[in-house]
Amino acid sequence: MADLQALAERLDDAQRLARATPQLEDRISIAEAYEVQRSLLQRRYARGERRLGIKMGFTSRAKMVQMGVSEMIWGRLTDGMLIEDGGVVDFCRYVHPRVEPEIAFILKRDLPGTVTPAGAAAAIEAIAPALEIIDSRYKDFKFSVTDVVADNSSSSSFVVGPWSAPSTNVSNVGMIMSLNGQFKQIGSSAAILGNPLRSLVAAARLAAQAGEPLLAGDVVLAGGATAAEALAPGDHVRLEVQGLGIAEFTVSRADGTST
Ligand code: OOG
Ligand code: MG
Repeated sequence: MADLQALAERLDDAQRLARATPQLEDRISIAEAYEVQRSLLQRRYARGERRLGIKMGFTSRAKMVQMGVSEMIWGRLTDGMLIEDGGVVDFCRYVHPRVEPEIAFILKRDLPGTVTPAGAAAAIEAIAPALEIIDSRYKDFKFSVTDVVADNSSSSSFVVGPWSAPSTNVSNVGMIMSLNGQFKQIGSSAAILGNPLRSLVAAARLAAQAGEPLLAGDVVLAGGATAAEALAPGDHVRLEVQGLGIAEFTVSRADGTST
Protein backbone atom coordinates (compact mmCIF):
# COMPACT_ATOMS: atom_id res chain seq x y z
CA MET A 1 0.00 0.00 0.00
CA ALA A 2 1.19 3.49 -0.83
CA ASP A 3 2.47 5.65 2.02
CA LEU A 4 0.14 8.64 1.59
CA GLN A 5 2.00 10.76 4.16
CA ALA A 6 5.26 10.24 2.31
CA LEU A 7 3.63 11.26 -0.98
CA ALA A 8 2.29 14.44 0.67
CA GLU A 9 5.74 15.23 2.01
CA ARG A 10 7.33 14.68 -1.39
CA LEU A 11 4.83 16.98 -3.15
CA ASP A 12 5.13 19.59 -0.38
CA ASP A 13 8.93 19.61 -0.76
CA ALA A 14 8.67 19.87 -4.56
CA GLN A 15 6.45 22.94 -4.15
CA ARG A 16 8.58 24.63 -1.48
CA LEU A 17 11.82 24.02 -3.36
CA ALA A 18 10.26 24.70 -6.80
CA ARG A 19 11.75 21.44 -8.06
CA ALA A 20 9.85 18.99 -10.28
CA THR A 21 9.17 15.49 -8.99
CA PRO A 22 8.38 12.34 -11.01
CA GLN A 23 4.76 11.32 -11.47
CA LEU A 24 3.51 9.05 -8.65
CA GLU A 25 4.61 5.50 -9.34
CA ASP A 26 2.15 4.08 -6.79
CA ARG A 27 -1.33 3.33 -8.03
CA ILE A 28 -3.64 5.18 -5.69
CA SER A 29 -7.40 5.67 -5.79
CA ILE A 30 -9.05 9.06 -6.24
CA ALA A 31 -10.05 8.97 -2.55
CA GLU A 32 -6.42 8.32 -1.59
CA ALA A 33 -5.28 11.16 -3.85
CA TYR A 34 -7.60 13.55 -1.99
CA GLU A 35 -6.20 12.16 1.26
CA VAL A 36 -2.67 13.06 0.07
CA GLN A 37 -3.97 16.54 -0.81
CA ARG A 38 -5.48 16.88 2.67
CA SER A 39 -2.17 15.92 4.33
CA LEU A 40 -0.29 18.27 2.02
CA LEU A 41 -2.50 21.14 3.17
CA GLN A 42 -2.11 20.13 6.84
CA ARG A 43 1.61 20.74 6.37
CA ARG A 44 0.96 24.21 4.94
CA TYR A 45 -1.50 25.09 7.74
CA ALA A 46 1.11 23.94 10.27
CA ARG A 47 3.51 26.49 8.74
CA GLY A 48 0.95 29.24 9.41
CA GLU A 49 -1.03 29.40 6.17
CA ARG A 50 -4.77 29.89 6.48
CA ARG A 51 -7.55 28.23 4.48
CA LEU A 52 -9.20 30.68 2.05
CA GLY A 53 -11.51 28.50 -0.02
CA ILE A 54 -11.32 26.13 -2.95
CA LYS A 55 -10.57 26.07 -6.66
CA MET A 56 -12.35 23.95 -9.21
CA GLY A 57 -10.49 22.25 -12.06
CA PHE A 58 -11.42 20.85 -15.44
CA THR A 59 -14.75 22.63 -15.56
CA SER A 60 -14.23 23.61 -19.22
CA ARG A 61 -13.63 21.51 -22.35
CA ALA A 62 -10.61 23.66 -23.22
CA LYS A 63 -8.86 22.73 -19.98
CA MET A 64 -9.80 19.02 -20.23
CA VAL A 65 -8.48 18.84 -23.78
CA GLN A 66 -5.25 20.69 -22.96
CA MET A 67 -4.37 18.37 -20.06
CA GLY A 68 -6.06 15.14 -21.19
CA VAL A 69 -8.13 14.84 -18.00
CA SER A 70 -11.91 14.71 -18.31
CA GLU A 71 -12.94 14.52 -14.68
CA MET A 72 -13.84 17.56 -12.58
CA ILE A 73 -11.38 18.02 -9.69
CA TRP A 74 -10.88 20.50 -6.87
CA GLY A 75 -8.10 21.85 -4.69
CA ARG A 76 -7.61 23.96 -1.58
CA LEU A 77 -6.66 27.66 -1.57
CA THR A 78 -4.69 29.35 1.22
CA ASP A 79 -3.79 32.96 2.00
CA GLY A 80 -0.20 32.11 1.05
CA MET A 81 -1.34 31.67 -2.57
CA LEU A 82 -3.08 35.04 -2.89
CA ILE A 83 -1.23 37.66 -4.96
CA GLU A 84 -2.32 41.28 -4.81
CA ASP A 85 -4.05 42.57 -7.96
CA GLY A 86 -1.41 44.43 -9.97
CA GLY A 87 1.33 42.72 -7.95
CA VAL A 88 4.56 41.01 -8.93
CA VAL A 89 5.11 37.26 -8.66
CA ASP A 90 8.55 35.79 -8.25
CA PHE A 91 9.34 33.45 -11.15
CA CYS A 92 11.81 31.50 -8.99
CA ARG A 93 9.00 30.30 -6.72
CA TYR A 94 7.58 28.08 -9.47
CA VAL A 95 8.60 24.97 -11.39
CA HIS A 96 6.93 25.79 -14.76
CA PRO A 97 4.07 28.20 -14.11
CA ARG A 98 1.07 28.74 -16.38
CA VAL A 99 -1.78 31.19 -16.14
CA GLU A 100 -5.48 30.84 -16.92
CA PRO A 101 -8.54 33.13 -16.88
CA GLU A 102 -11.11 32.46 -14.18
CA ILE A 103 -14.08 33.89 -12.28
CA ALA A 104 -13.95 34.17 -8.47
CA PHE A 105 -16.86 34.13 -6.04
CA ILE A 106 -16.73 35.17 -2.39
CA LEU A 107 -19.49 33.91 -0.11
CA LYS A 108 -21.54 35.80 2.43
CA ARG A 109 -23.19 32.62 3.76
CA ASP A 110 -22.22 29.03 4.42
CA LEU A 111 -23.15 26.73 1.54
CA PRO A 112 -24.23 23.24 2.56
CA GLY A 113 -23.56 20.28 0.31
CA THR A 114 -26.62 20.20 -1.86
CA VAL A 115 -27.70 23.53 -3.27
CA THR A 116 -29.60 24.70 -6.33
CA PRO A 117 -28.03 27.31 -8.62
CA ALA A 118 -30.47 29.84 -7.12
CA GLY A 119 -29.41 28.84 -3.61
CA ALA A 120 -25.75 29.20 -4.56
CA ALA A 121 -26.42 32.61 -6.14
CA ALA A 122 -28.10 33.79 -2.94
CA ALA A 123 -24.96 32.94 -0.94
CA ILE A 124 -22.63 35.07 -3.11
CA GLU A 125 -21.24 38.24 -1.57
CA ALA A 126 -19.36 39.40 -4.69
CA ILE A 127 -17.90 38.24 -8.03
CA ALA A 128 -14.53 39.12 -9.57
CA PRO A 129 -12.27 38.44 -12.56
CA ALA A 130 -9.39 36.19 -11.46
CA LEU A 131 -6.14 34.82 -12.85
CA GLU A 132 -4.97 31.48 -11.57
CA ILE A 133 -1.27 30.62 -11.74
CA ILE A 134 -1.11 26.85 -11.87
CA ASP A 135 2.17 25.02 -11.42
CA SER A 136 2.28 21.26 -11.58
CA ARG A 137 4.97 19.83 -9.35
CA TYR A 138 5.33 16.94 -11.82
CA LYS A 139 7.98 16.69 -14.52
CA ASP A 140 6.96 18.21 -17.85
CA PHE A 141 3.58 19.31 -16.40
CA LYS A 142 2.25 15.79 -17.11
CA PHE A 143 -0.06 13.91 -14.78
CA SER A 144 -2.90 11.43 -14.34
CA VAL A 145 -6.05 12.52 -12.53
CA THR A 146 -4.84 10.98 -9.25
CA ASP A 147 -1.40 12.63 -9.63
CA VAL A 148 -2.89 16.09 -10.07
CA VAL A 149 -5.42 15.72 -7.25
CA ALA A 150 -2.64 14.67 -4.85
CA ASP A 151 -0.71 17.78 -5.98
CA ASN A 152 -3.58 20.03 -4.79
CA SER A 153 -4.82 20.25 -8.38
CA SER A 154 -1.77 22.31 -9.41
CA SER A 155 -2.83 25.19 -7.11
CA SER A 156 -0.04 27.67 -6.86
CA SER A 157 -1.08 31.34 -6.79
CA PHE A 158 -4.06 33.45 -7.78
CA VAL A 159 -4.92 37.09 -8.36
CA VAL A 160 -8.40 38.47 -7.79
CA GLY A 161 -9.50 41.69 -9.52
CA PRO A 162 -12.13 44.17 -8.28
CA TRP A 163 -15.24 42.71 -6.67
CA SER A 164 -18.63 43.39 -8.31
CA ALA A 165 -22.16 43.07 -6.95
CA PRO A 166 -23.48 39.50 -6.65
CA SER A 167 -26.31 40.43 -9.05
CA THR A 168 -23.78 40.81 -11.91
CA ASN A 169 -24.72 38.29 -14.58
CA VAL A 170 -21.64 36.21 -15.43
CA SER A 171 -23.38 33.34 -17.21
CA ASN A 172 -21.99 34.29 -20.64
CA VAL A 173 -19.52 37.18 -20.56
CA GLY A 174 -16.41 37.71 -22.67
CA MET A 175 -13.00 36.93 -21.15
CA ILE A 176 -9.82 38.18 -22.80
CA MET A 177 -6.40 37.23 -21.42
CA SER A 178 -3.40 39.15 -22.78
CA LEU A 179 0.31 38.59 -22.24
CA ASN A 180 2.53 41.61 -22.81
CA GLY A 181 -0.26 43.46 -24.63
CA GLN A 182 -1.07 40.59 -27.02
CA PHE A 183 -4.36 38.70 -26.92
CA LYS A 184 -3.55 35.07 -26.03
CA GLN A 185 -6.83 33.49 -24.94
CA ILE A 186 -10.31 34.72 -25.75
CA GLY A 187 -13.36 32.95 -24.42
CA SER A 188 -16.62 33.15 -22.59
CA SER A 189 -17.54 32.41 -19.00
CA ALA A 190 -20.16 30.05 -20.47
CA ALA A 191 -17.26 27.69 -21.25
CA ILE A 192 -17.23 26.95 -17.49
CA LEU A 193 -19.92 24.24 -17.20
CA GLY A 194 -22.30 26.38 -19.27
CA ASN A 195 -22.39 28.91 -16.42
CA PRO A 196 -19.77 29.46 -13.66
CA LEU A 197 -22.58 29.30 -11.10
CA ARG A 198 -22.72 25.54 -11.79
CA SER A 199 -19.10 25.33 -10.72
CA LEU A 200 -20.04 26.93 -7.40
CA VAL A 201 -22.84 24.37 -6.97
CA ALA A 202 -20.34 21.56 -7.64
CA ALA A 203 -17.78 23.16 -5.28
CA ALA A 204 -20.35 23.19 -2.46
CA ARG A 205 -21.10 19.52 -3.02
CA LEU A 206 -17.50 18.34 -3.27
CA ALA A 207 -16.27 20.41 -0.30
CA ALA A 208 -19.12 19.12 1.88
CA GLN A 209 -18.44 15.53 0.81
CA ALA A 210 -14.85 16.02 1.97
CA GLY A 211 -16.13 17.18 5.38
CA GLU A 212 -15.00 20.77 4.80
CA PRO A 213 -18.17 22.57 3.63
CA LEU A 214 -17.93 26.03 2.09
CA LEU A 215 -18.24 28.79 4.68
CA ALA A 216 -19.13 32.48 4.64
CA GLY A 217 -16.00 34.37 3.57
CA ASP A 218 -14.66 31.54 1.41
CA VAL A 219 -13.36 32.26 -2.09
CA VAL A 220 -14.20 29.82 -4.89
CA LEU A 221 -12.38 29.83 -8.23
CA ALA A 222 -14.71 28.42 -10.89
CA GLY A 223 -11.99 26.94 -13.16
CA GLY A 224 -10.16 28.08 -16.28
CA ALA A 225 -12.46 29.17 -19.13
CA THR A 226 -9.71 28.60 -21.73
CA ALA A 227 -6.46 26.67 -22.02
CA ALA A 228 -3.61 27.94 -19.84
CA GLU A 229 -0.58 29.88 -21.14
CA ALA A 230 3.03 29.31 -20.03
CA LEU A 231 4.62 32.17 -18.09
CA ALA A 232 8.13 33.55 -18.61
CA PRO A 233 10.19 36.01 -16.55
CA GLY A 234 9.09 39.62 -17.14
CA ASP A 235 5.61 38.73 -18.48
CA HIS A 236 2.72 41.06 -17.81
CA VAL A 237 -0.64 39.30 -17.69
CA ARG A 238 -3.99 41.05 -17.94
CA LEU A 239 -7.48 39.58 -17.90
CA GLU A 240 -10.49 41.63 -18.87
CA VAL A 241 -13.92 40.16 -18.12
CA GLN A 242 -16.95 41.88 -19.62
CA GLY A 243 -18.91 43.62 -16.86
CA LEU A 244 -16.34 42.70 -14.16
CA GLY A 245 -13.22 44.63 -15.15
CA ILE A 246 -9.55 43.76 -15.06
CA ALA A 247 -7.18 41.60 -13.01
CA GLU A 248 -3.46 41.74 -13.71
CA PHE A 249 0.03 40.91 -12.46
CA THR A 250 3.65 40.92 -13.57
CA VAL A 251 6.21 38.10 -13.37
CA SER A 252 9.60 39.14 -11.99
CA ARG A 253 12.56 39.18 -14.35
CA ALA A 254 15.18 36.50 -13.90
CA ASP A 255 17.17 38.96 -11.73
CA GLY A 256 14.12 39.45 -9.45
CA THR A 257 13.16 42.94 -10.66
CA SER A 258 9.78 43.79 -12.21
CA THR A 259 10.56 46.53 -14.73
C1 OOG B 1 -4.86 21.22 -13.16
C2 OOG B 1 -5.70 22.31 -12.58
C3 OOG B 1 -6.92 22.62 -13.41
C4 OOG B 1 -8.58 24.47 -13.98
O1 OOG B 1 -8.92 25.65 -13.80
O2 OOG B 1 -9.12 23.74 -14.79
C5 OOG B 1 -7.45 23.98 -13.15
C6 OOG B 1 -3.93 21.71 -14.25
O3 OOG B 1 -4.39 22.07 -15.33
O4 OOG B 1 -2.72 21.70 -14.00
O5 OOG B 1 -6.99 24.73 -12.33
MG1 MG C 1 -7.65 26.80 -12.62
